[in-house]
Amino acid sequence: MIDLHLSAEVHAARVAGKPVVALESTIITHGMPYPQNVETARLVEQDIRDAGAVPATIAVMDGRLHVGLDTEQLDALGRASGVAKLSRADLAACMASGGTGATTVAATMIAARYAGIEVFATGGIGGVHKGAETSFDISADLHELAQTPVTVVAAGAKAILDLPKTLEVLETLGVPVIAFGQDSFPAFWSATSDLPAPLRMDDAATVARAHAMRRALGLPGGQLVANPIPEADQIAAGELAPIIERAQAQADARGIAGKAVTPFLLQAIFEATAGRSLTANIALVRNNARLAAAIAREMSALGS
Ligand code: PSU
Ligand code: MN
Repeated sequence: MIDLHLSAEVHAARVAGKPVVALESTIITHGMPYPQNVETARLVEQDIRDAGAVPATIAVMDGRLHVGLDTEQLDALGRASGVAKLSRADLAACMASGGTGATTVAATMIAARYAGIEVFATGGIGGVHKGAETSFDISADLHELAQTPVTVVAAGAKAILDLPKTLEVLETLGVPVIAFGQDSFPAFWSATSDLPAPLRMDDAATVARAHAMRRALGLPGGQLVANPIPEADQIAAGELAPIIERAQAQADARGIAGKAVTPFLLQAIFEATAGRSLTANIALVRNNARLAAAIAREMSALGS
């Protein structure tokens, strides 16, 4: 019933038992402008290959669930405007109606699990938005992490979110939040925040073992590996705070709500930083891809 299509590269990797890393596509359609979105997607895929794993970018095209996109498909997705943003609620509906859409962290986790992929690299996960006490805007990504057994490597959560509330919800949901190589929870464009991360690990092998241990215990859900942006690429939190505040005020004033909030804020911050937010975003996604590949290799070594 499910029209699943693996790219030739992903198919060969599965047959040979090689490590595979899933990648989302909303970051391509809604997270970055063209052509940097496609250029970044290609660089990230190559980073994963260079690190000894195989990339599997996930998207729905004409109702078919693609795990691994070829060059033309990636380019078409990156150029298209008005592509649907598919989260948990939208994925099946889009596939059933023959639609085309880009997958968020939540939907990418669902597709990765279905295809037997256990690790996934992205930029930042969705979380609890500022003002959630009135808007109730909490990303489905958090609930997905609680129920789908995929380890997600992200640079923490975007500083456009309410980070303390995001960590609280993840704790309530029983999601392991693991800072990689440091004690504090990274804040996307900034390597550190004043929030301590609940867990810390310093090598990919331990992350892979913890993933396997959850499965052995029969626990549903995945892990969030919060990998700090390399220091040379970061934008100081103090510099970003007023920019984020202005972007949020603009979003409120224009009545931006629901799925449109994250893309609107990212675009406003991109303009206010003269593109530096995008340069940092590219650097952190590539950094996450390399770590995810290392974790995938360790998972393969464990025989998972
Ligand atoms: N990170 C980015 N750009 C993005 C996103 C993350 O740098 O566009 C996307 C991811 O796909 C994430 C989604 O899953 O935003 C969260 O959206 P929402 O808050 O509507 O659940
Ligand atoms: Mn939302």
